[in-house]
Amino acid sequence: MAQINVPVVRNILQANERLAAENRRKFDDAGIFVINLMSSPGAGKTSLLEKTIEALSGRIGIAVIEGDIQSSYDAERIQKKGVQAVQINTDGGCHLDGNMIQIALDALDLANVDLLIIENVGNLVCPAEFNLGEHEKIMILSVTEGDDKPLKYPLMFQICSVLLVNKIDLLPYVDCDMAKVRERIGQLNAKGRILEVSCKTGEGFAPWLSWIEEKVAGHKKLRAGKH
Ligand SMILES: Nc1nc2c(ncn2[C@@H]2O[C@H](COP(=O)(O)OP(=O)(O)O)[C@@H](O)[C@H]2O)c(=O)[nH]1
Ligand SMILES: [Mg+2]
Repeated sequence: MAQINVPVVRNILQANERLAAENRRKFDDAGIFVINLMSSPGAGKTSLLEKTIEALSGRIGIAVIEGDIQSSYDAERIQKKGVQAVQINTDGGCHLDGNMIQIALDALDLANVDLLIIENVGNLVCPAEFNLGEHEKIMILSVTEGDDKPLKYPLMFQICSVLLVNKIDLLPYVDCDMAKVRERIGQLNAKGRILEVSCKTGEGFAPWLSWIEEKVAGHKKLRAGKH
């Protein structure tokens, strides 16, 4: 039976922490608010980005880093909304890491960027373990995935500050009990904010947009204080 070499795993995570800290310094120096957006495949990450960009891009400078195993399909979807987007292909890798973000940053012009959103690879497990230097981790659970996911993938639900429950327009058609979703997330993460949204209809977007605008304004103030 293959043995797992624990020190090697620890070293990989420690090396990643160093790179993530470098990224964070870069973001803080530039006064950019950075989100690491995670979910399982298809929960609605790119749809959330599209709707968020439509609502905010007139007022806030936005850039996106897209992470996928293959293709530049999502980066193209974002570019169509008129903002900078860089695609990372992990070539089979199930998560983004600090080094990939450093490389992607070289391809972005951060001069007028206030908000950088990193769409992680669709996966509820590995992205939770790798910091990228972001300020906030956000996750999306879609109602089509069912109300049991907090029981099965607890770490992802524990580490996120905002948990968006998406596709609420489909609630009448699927067996997802929102009371159970809220209770199970609450047991794992008492501080996490749960927001119910539909990227299709735009329902529930107002609190999400206000949260982003407040965070961006806070980071801009920090930048103004430094320069
Ligand atoms: N009905 C419904 N469909 C949605 C919603 N959000 C996303 N979708 C659809 O779900 C699919 C996956 O969305 P996408 O944003 O690509 O997910 P990602 O893989 O997490 O980036 C697409 O067909 C979207 O149109 C929603 O709120 N309601
Ligand atoms: Mg996507």
